Amino acid sequence: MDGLRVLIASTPVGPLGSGIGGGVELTLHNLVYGLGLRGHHVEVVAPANSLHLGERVHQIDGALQISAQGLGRGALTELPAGSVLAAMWSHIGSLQDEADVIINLAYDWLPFHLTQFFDVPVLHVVSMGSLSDAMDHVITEVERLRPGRLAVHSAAQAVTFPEPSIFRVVGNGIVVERYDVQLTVADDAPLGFVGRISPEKGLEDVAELSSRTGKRVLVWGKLQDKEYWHRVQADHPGATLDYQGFLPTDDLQAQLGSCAALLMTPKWVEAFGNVAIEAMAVGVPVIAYDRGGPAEIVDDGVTGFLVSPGDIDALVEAVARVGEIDRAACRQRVDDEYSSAAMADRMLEWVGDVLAARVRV
Ligand code: HBI
Repeated sequence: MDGLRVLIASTPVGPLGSGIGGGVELTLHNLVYGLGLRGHHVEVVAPANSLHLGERVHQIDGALQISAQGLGRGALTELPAGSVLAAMWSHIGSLQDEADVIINLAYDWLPFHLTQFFDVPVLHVVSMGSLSDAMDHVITEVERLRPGRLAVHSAAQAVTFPEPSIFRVVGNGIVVERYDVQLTVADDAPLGFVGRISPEKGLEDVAELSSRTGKRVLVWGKLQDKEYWHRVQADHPGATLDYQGFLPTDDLQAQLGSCAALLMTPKWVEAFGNVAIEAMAVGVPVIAYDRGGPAEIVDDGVTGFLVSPGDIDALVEAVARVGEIDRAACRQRVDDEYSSAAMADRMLEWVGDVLAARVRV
């Protein structure tokens, strides 16, 4: 397919560049770059005050959506007065005649419900696991009314939903050109932890590991839950956790590359775990709990180690073995599987299937 006109709808929880959108921001940057590489025209619709990227960002004013995380299974669908989500989709409606395909990245009820009313195909990349009955229902309705429009980043994410088979697994990707691989590190190189500092990320297990091994851990990410951060420190006085702030990708990748390994100890089913591919891109092996997206990214013994969730002894043992991992193999895996081009090709295969199905109808 030559020169598709692709419209990407961002998350309504925060402007691009604020970090509030978490992994969705990285996914969006990568899609814009990868689809552009493949000669397609990409425009983005996002909340006002977003960073500019791609050919054009339509900046939409309105009240930000609260995060769906932590709302609970029975959460009702709610929109604030002057909702930016509603305004984004009104705007997308006005643009639809100039688009060949619309890709939604928001984990919110409205875009899924509106799918049936658009002539232009709306495709959804579902960015988290199942969180509420209302979202599960509206997602399943899309499959009933417009089959083949749903994707997830990992099989682990799909199985959290009532009907896993309705999702295409597209993985994810990063702009590998922005990551410089570091093939050697100091013998006393620190460990790394990257992620929003919030209970579901399981920082307490990293603190326990640091206490037991005396290893220093550099911590990057948005300090989302200050009370949690202080509680983890208080509960583990022997830990050495050095907070490095929430850094833009270019700075993060340069510092992350000096680590001996990245630790991923999530308490929940991590949908994908972009940080795992970012670490491998700079040559850093990943030590992760054998669950969720990271378990599909880490090749145990080749690009890192997978340990049973919550098993601190196994974490300690894996850290001791990290010198066995070939750091060049970590980068190679990202170049092969998780580059912008590889992700764009998976997305374009999906778009091609959807457009071909429409022709047959
Ligand atoms: N919450 N309501 C809502 N909508 C989103 O798009 C959303 C969210 N919470 C978190 C989030 N997106 C992203 O940080 C994750 O999907 C990665």
